[in-house]
Amino acid sequence: MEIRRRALVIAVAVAVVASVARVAAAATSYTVGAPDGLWDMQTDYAEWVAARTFHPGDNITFTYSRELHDVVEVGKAGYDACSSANNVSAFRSGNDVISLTALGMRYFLCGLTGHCDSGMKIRIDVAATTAGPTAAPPPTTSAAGNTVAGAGRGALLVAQALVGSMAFW
Ligand SMILES: *[C@@H]1O[C@H](CO)[C@@H](O)[C@H](O)[C@H]1NC(C)=O
Ligand SMILES: *[C@@H]1O[C@H](CO)[C@@H](O)[C@H](O)[C@H]1NC(C)=O
Ligand SMILES: [Cu+2]
Repeated sequence: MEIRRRALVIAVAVAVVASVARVAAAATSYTVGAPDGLWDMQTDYAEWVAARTFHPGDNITFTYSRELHDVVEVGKAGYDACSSANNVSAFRSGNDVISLTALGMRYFLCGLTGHCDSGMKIRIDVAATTAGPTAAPPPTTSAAGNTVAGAGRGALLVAQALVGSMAFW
């Protein structure tokens, strides 16, 4: 009886830690402009970006007709001036997947004449998973050996408390 209760508590604690670890590690794939638009002349990209958060490991995909648009990654100056002269890279497959690997700002625009000036430009702020503006928090290692990001620390403490309470039984 006692052993079965302990086993149940351990199972619950492990499940909590595992689900928190999965959430912390999840990467997201975004289709730029979706679901209401794509990479086009109508979408308000400032608004689209404001409704989302981007983290290292996420992907963004530019989907468009290759006859109508392209994708040029530029620096801040190029973004501000709508100039692809000093571009970082250029894409024109119509389905361009960009990996957001590092923290920091990424700038993209459509290089076709007039499109950027009409608003076809997007600025993506790749941010840490938790509120820290520069560095990610140090990982926390649980009793079970799972590494959990700072965001899940509360749930991890609950799980540790559950395991710890067994000492009194
Ligand atoms: C990002 O794109 C790469 C290459 O297409 C793919 O291997 C990876 O699984 C994608 N990541 C996400 C989170 O979709
Ligand atoms: C990107 O920059 C290179 C020079 O570094 C230039 O030759 C190329 O035309 C530019 N691409 C676009 C799409 O403007
Ligand atoms: Cu365009």
